[in-house]
Amino acid sequence: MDLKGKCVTVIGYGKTGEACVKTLLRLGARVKLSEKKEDLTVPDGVEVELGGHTEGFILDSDLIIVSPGVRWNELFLERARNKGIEVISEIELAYRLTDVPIIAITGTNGKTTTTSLTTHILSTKKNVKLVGNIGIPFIGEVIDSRPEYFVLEVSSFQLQGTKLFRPKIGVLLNIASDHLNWHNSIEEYVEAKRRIFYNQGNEEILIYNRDDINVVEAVRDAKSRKISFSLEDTDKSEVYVKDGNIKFNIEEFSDVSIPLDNIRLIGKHNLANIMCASTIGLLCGIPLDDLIRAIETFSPYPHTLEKFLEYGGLTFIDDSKATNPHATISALRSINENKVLILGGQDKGMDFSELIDELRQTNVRHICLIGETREKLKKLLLENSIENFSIHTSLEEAVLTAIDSAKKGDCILFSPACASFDMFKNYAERGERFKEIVYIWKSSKV
Ligand code: UMA
Repeated sequence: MDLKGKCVTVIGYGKTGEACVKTLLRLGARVKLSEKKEDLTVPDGVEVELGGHTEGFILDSDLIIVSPGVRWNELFLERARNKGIEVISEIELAYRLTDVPIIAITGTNGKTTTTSLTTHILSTKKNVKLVGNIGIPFIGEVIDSRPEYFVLEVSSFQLQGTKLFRPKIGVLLNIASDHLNWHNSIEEYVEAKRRIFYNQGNEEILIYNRDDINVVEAVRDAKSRKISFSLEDTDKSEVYVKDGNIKFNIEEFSDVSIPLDNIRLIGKHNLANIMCASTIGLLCGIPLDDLIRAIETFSPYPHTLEKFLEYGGLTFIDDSKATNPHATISALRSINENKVLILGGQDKGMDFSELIDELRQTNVRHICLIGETREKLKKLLLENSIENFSIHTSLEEAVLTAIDSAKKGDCILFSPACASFDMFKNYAERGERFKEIVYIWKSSKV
């Protein structure tokens, strides 16, 4: 793709926008930037519009690159499309600028763990580069890196702006309600996720979750070589678990058995993530011994079901990365002990009904509600006759109440099911604050 002399406008100047601008300048494009913030420092030679996006500024562009956090259907973008200007996401641009095979992983939950584990497995024998939603803009790596594979964590926001994007291996882990404050509807969200395989043919592979009805529906018309994984259906699935081992109904791997005795990841959903990453490892030619060792040495990603302390008969788990109800349901199902749950955060317009059903059935001793959603959650709990909860105005108050409500052998689970932006910069800061409060409490006991 030759961008020399072309007028390319970047919308949004976060991590993605910054990496786009740098790359485009190196490729000799005439770069423009439109950003809603009022104040910014940008490299010399970039024409800038601050304080919002206007049609007038973008209409002379040959190409528009949209950051993931900018809504795809904004009017100014619609107008540009109507004028025949191509509008794409940063992922699409990066795809067009590299011929390195891409392994792209998406899903509502588990994509960071699966992407990291896949990278960990492949790195035992291959030169791979981890990029994408995990925090490393793909576009920033395409000029200088020549790995054997890019392992790309890709979000629905990033997929929505793709056109030709065609990963060598695509993975669709699960589809549940999320980001409905950003996408217009669940249909639009599913459609974005489907873009992982839109352009695949039978030379490319699609790995998908047979246990998730939304996924099964979504991939029905995929033209890719399909490989399904399942924890429930051993007969119909190409990848399944039997007698504590991952097994394969795939001719070239029919005698492969991957033992699960020594893995550090906890929970059923993580088993699904391991099945995916192992399948990718085998498909990319990683020897079985290396693959097994990599799975056994992989530690959970921070803030994802991270068991960080056992003290005073209690276990403390930081699952701050659970920013939607589905992730919290997975966490609740992964822990056998009685739980005290800290729940709530920013409202993303999500449907909490499945989570409330789960709370009715599972062994939760007490629920501490925090954040913007606390009143909404309180109402839903009361409507469902769940009364073992308390409401808090700070995370500190919630954690101390959680500890007071717990009994020996219980697990204190911080799995908010909501975004963090109402009280924190991001989920990582929220998780760190949770741990800090717990450690301060612990030091007061010693
Ligand atoms: N902005 C505008 N106009 C708008 C909206 C935003 O100008 O209408 C500006 C903001 O003022 C800000 C910039 O755009 O200056 C922010 O851009 P961005 O929101 O696209 O964020 P980036 O910093 O580029 O980070 C993005 C991803 N963020 C989102 O999808 C919201 C990061 O995922 C990702 O790590 C990074 O690209 C690299 O690929 C974060 C995320 O929360 C971790 N992802 C969601 C998730 O995982 O659930 C999808």
